[in-house]
Amino acid sequence: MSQYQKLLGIVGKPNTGKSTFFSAATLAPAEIANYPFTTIKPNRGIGYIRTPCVHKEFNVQDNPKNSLCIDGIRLIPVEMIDCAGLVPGAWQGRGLGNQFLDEIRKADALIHIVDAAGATDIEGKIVKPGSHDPLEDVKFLEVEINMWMSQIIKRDWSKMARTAESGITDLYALLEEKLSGLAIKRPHIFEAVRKAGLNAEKPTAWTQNDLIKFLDALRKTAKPMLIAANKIDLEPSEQNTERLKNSNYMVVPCTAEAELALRRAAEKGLIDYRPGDSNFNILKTEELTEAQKKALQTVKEKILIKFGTTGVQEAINMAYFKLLNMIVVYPVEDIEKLADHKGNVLPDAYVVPFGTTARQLAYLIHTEIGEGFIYAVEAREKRRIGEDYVLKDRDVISIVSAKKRA
Ligand SMILES: Nc1nc2c(ncn2[C@@H]2O[C@H](COP(=O)(O)OP(=O)(O)O)[C@@H](O)[C@H]2O)c(=O)[nH]1
Ligand SMILES: [Mg+2]
Repeated sequence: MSQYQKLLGIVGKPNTGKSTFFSAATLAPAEIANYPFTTIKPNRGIGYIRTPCVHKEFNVQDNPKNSLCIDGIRLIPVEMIDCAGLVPGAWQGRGLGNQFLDEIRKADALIHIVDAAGATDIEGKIVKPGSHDPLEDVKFLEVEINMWMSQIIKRDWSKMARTAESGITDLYALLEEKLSGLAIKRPHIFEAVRKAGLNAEKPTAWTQNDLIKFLDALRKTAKPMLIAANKIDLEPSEQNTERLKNSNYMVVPCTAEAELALRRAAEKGLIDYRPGDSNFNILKTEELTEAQKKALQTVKEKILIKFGTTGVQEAINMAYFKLLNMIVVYPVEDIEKLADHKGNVLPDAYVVPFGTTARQLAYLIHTEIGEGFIYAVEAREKRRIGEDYVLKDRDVISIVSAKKRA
């Protein structure tokens, strides 16, 4: 199975901290300096989902293969893209508009990095902190994406609507084809039509306003987004973060810069910090300058104690668990040892959409295993489950199949 089923896009106007967020998120934990999952392209890399590993609960020592386990915390690689900075008019190709759209096209969910300190104007130029209203940035990103989608659909909308009503092909199939390059699938389109309260049988009757409603619903469904209210270390961000929470988006207070500093210090073994931790200890006092010690102390007091975490890991987790509704499951072959055929205990953690069944998991492991599915065993209660069993977060599952992996 491809582990990188979903792609997370880091978006926003220039200078909000997108690249800082991306660098922090994709900096491999020290334990895996030679890990095969590193940066793919300059702006494409591997970040991690953080989840409590099941090995403690099952009282076993694990040998993770597709992921990592550090002190009982499972870190599962996921792919991320640092999108080009967005400026007003991008949908018409302004600025790096075309590059931005090409990147966002592939993304399944978006983290909008907003400069909550209001220290950058709408184009991303540096201004006095507190002088720009970040709520405008939220609105503007929505408009850009809507306009872009609208441009794609509007071109042959009347023709599409007539074809749909002629009964040759339905509207869903037509739209799916039209939007296939945007990682937009039929269920997204179904959902958007339903949410907009429209009739897919009668698209010629859709008004201009109906079409806008549909596109707005489609954006929310196909490119779900949360806000990382970045630069919380700067004073004006506090009030703005509260205001951003009225925007109908999930908002995670965040400081990408602090996360990057902590991960770099951890990489060098100076502190014992794991992505998403709410505290750390200094391990090598003698290797730190007074200034570095002071900086770390400030992060501890002003960020970790005050906000709980830097928010970077939390934003990634929320994107997967809340926006995309994913869960983590651990497939194993040997239900007694919770191991694969080589004896590796709890080798893999799969990130799958909520609703995935035991049979679908079998197919994800290998087509043959899916085809030969007989039954599965859920390890916690050691009970037999059928093909329609809907997997739960942190399930450990063994599939019994008539066929073996080739
Ligand atoms: N104060 C503060 N500055 C930050 C933070 N994150 C990023 N920055 C700064 O914001 C500027 C732009 O960051 P960058 O990541 O290049 O932004 P991008 O254009 O959105 O990719 C840089 O000077 C960063 O150091 C943060 O959490 N707090
Ligand atoms: Mg950048």
